[in-house]
Amino acid sequence: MSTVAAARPTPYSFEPASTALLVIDMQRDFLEPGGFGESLGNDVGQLRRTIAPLAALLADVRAAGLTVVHTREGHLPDLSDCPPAKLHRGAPSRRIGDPGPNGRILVRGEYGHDIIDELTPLPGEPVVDKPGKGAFHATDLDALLRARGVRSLLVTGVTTEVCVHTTVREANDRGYECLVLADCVGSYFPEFHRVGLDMIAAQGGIFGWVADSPQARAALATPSVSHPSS
Ligand code: C5J
Repeated sequence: MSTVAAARPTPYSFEPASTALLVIDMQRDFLEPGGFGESLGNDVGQLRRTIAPLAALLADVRAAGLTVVHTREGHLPDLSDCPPAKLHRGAPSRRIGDPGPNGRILVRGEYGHDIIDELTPLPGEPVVDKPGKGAFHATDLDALLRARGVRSLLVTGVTTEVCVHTTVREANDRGYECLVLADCVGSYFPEFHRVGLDMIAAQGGIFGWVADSPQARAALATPSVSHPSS
């Protein structure tokens, strides 16, 4: 058993064998110029501070043998899985499916849709393609996690208040315990990031727990022996 004593609102304990690291949408379309994030008028530089801590966490989690799952938001080339309510919302300078410097915006198979070089998935690590904001919506993520016996999630990625928040809410409703790692999630809006994390940990941890990744890495490095209650 590993325990993150400094987690908010209470210490967070997890069994590494039944825990997965979830890396949400660390795609060029959100983190690099010319993609979907920038087309919506955002400063993509705001998200890049997550890369170094996430790369360090990923290395430790891989070494400890935890399940690692990556997700990518995007759509089929014919956009048949992109509802009009999503396609037409937001008044971006370029819409989903339009050509951009990194290929068609948020379309599967395009250069911009793929995960940034710094966090390339290893062979064998599942990459879940999702059409929505939540990683459980219209994907096999739940089945994939249950098949591996996963009950706890270390949640990272972008953006804090959109795909991370939606996924944590979905996971909580499905019975997973989520620890969101504050320095490994990011938003284009610092205020939304702060409030988004506060919302997760508020009301006694209504959706989950929040901590920084060095605390989770330290917990992984110093597991304690759990004693079954008598
Ligand atoms: C957004 C995401 N923000 N991955 N997607 O549209 O958070």
